[in-house]
Amino acid sequence: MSLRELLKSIPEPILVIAHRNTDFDGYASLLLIDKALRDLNKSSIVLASPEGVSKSVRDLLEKFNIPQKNIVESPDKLHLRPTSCIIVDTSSLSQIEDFVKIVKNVEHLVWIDHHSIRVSNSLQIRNMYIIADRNATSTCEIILRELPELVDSLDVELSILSLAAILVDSRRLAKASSTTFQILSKIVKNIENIYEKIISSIFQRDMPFDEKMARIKGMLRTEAYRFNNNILCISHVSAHEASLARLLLDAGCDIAVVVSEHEKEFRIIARSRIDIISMAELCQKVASKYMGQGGGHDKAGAAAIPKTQDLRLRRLMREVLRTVSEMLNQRLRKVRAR
Ligand SMILES: [Mn+2]
Repeated sequence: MSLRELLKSIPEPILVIAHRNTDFDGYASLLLIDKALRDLNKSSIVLASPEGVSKSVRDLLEKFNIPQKNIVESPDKLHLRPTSCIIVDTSSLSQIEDFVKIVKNVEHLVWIDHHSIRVSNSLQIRNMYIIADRNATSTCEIILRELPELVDSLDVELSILSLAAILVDSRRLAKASSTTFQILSKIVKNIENIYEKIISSIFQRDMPFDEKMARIKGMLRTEAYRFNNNILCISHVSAHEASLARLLLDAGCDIAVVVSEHEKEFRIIARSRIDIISMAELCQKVASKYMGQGGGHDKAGAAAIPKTQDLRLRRLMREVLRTVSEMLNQRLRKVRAR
């Protein structure tokens, strides 16, 4: 069955939901499906986004004076029982949080995503249709490709959002197909006069002052160590750890470790661009020495360590360096400014 036939066949009320902290692709997909359903004369539709839409989406809407659509952020605000549900831009049910119990009770489920979808065994829905295409740049692209009549009738708002969704999720077209460009060419036709403004609104976002300060202080405190032709950087901040870690990698560090002190715990964020040691293992090893928890995957790890009397930030940073040195089985040489 085509997506159009599916949308036509499912009974109302219909819940359309995207992953929590909904990004451009999720939000644009919600609105595209909403429009497609309305074009098919459906009217009992509820859009949902657990925890609401992300800050970057809200900023873009504000820049172009686009009011945010009515979106339900938690299941207790839902005043009807949906018979059908459409999940967009979500690869696993854990991303829709408390809405899971509502989704489990619908009779028809359509699930559209550009990742491989992990369907849990607990989901027993008689009419379930999955459209998962890992080759597509975004959920938006799948929807617009499957519904060509929709792409020809996009207004300015949907064009801006679809453009943002495709550019961001394709990593600025690092991933794309001829279909992507065909769709983009139609989208851009509607917004040619504001194209540059849209691009700078998406990619040159003003950074909040506290994040700027965290990054600058973090850079001033950075220590660098060399092993072979690789550089490990370590620093500490009190917030925006991940932002600083990303900045350090961008600056040329192969491994970036950021330690932070919070009210009840220390946190470690570790990022890597190389395969020599696993960041998950590093975080897990350091955390286990202080009764903490650590994990993640090879290139991104995190740990949380409960505060104790004698544990200090400096000591934790030294422990990270010692553990890296042990895992590499070699000494780290400090990089000096002169
Ligand atoms: Mn997406």
